[in-house]
Amino acid sequence: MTGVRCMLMRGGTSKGAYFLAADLPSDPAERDGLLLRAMGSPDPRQIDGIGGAHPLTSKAAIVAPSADAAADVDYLFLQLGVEEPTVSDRQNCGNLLAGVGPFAVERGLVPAGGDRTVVRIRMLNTGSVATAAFPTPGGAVDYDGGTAVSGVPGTAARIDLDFAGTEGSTCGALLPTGRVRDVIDGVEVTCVDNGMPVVVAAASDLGATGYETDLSHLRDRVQSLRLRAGGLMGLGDVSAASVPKTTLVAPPRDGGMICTRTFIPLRMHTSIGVLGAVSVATALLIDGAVGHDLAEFPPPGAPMSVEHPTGRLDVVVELDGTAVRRSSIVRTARKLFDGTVFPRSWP
Ligand code: NQM
Repeated sequence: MTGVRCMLMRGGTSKGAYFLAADLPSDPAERDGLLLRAMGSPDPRQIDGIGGAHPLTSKAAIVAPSADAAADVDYLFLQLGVEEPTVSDRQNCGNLLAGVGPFAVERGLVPAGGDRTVVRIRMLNTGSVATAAFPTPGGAVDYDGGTAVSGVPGTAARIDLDFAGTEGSTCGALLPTGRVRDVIDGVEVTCVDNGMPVVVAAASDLGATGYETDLSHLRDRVQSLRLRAGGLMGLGDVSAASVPKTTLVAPPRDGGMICTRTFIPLRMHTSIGVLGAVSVATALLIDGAVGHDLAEFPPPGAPMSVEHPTGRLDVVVELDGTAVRRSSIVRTARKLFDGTVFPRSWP
């Protein structure tokens, strides 16, 4: 039985297996097969692998030194199906991104840079660059700290993530349909991509309050919306893709800017993705976008707090008209296990 070096990390509100690209087969089909066997997919319980039986815990990050002068490391995100033997690189993950800088230091790809280390990460899924800054006192990553992330028990060290070039990074434009609003299946939507393709709709337009904890009855309507939106957004047939996501918005009720329920793409997210939240917040800032009139905006410069089923996620987005000046977010991550994973031997 051949094992592969692997580190398990929590990144934000997700959990995944982190690998050095050099430790995996270079052939993508061979690599994907190995990852599915390591995760235990396809199986709803992923009982024969290290996956956590949920899309948020069935993820892989593949990290390598970057050949790009604008970055220190390259990060490829792969979403592994739980019940299906699928591996998709069609979306990015801002949660696993939080662990990439620490992982790069742990594996010696980037030297620790004093009390805090800054790592520039080229996100291969979308071609954009993120900068991660995190504590490395005494030359080692310090995961402990006082920063809380909704959806994660306890506190951990703060990781600052700044994004550049995320606008339209999957679809080619911030408003991929060329319009602020579209009508799909009789529902007004705003399609947006500031790092994650998302279809934003008012919960009330789908007969929901937007505060529910179970919206599984909307599955078919969400699927129809996103299939049509995928075409309009230039993504083609998205029936087997995890993008676009769909976010239902409602007025905030917990002191935030907006309340959200997000489908990834059909199961409801227990919170909301990082770039998903950045994209939704960006849409809300645009005059005429769905949700703009439901939002209660904070004073300029203050973070925008996106309410979700398990708390709130604060994002900073600065727009110049419809051009993005800046997007950033605070996350935490933690090394959970470092060792060797043994993928099952049968396909
Ligand atoms: O939007 C889940 C997550 C994500 C993706 C998803 C993410 C992001 O919560 O950047 O982090 O949308 O499938 O990890």
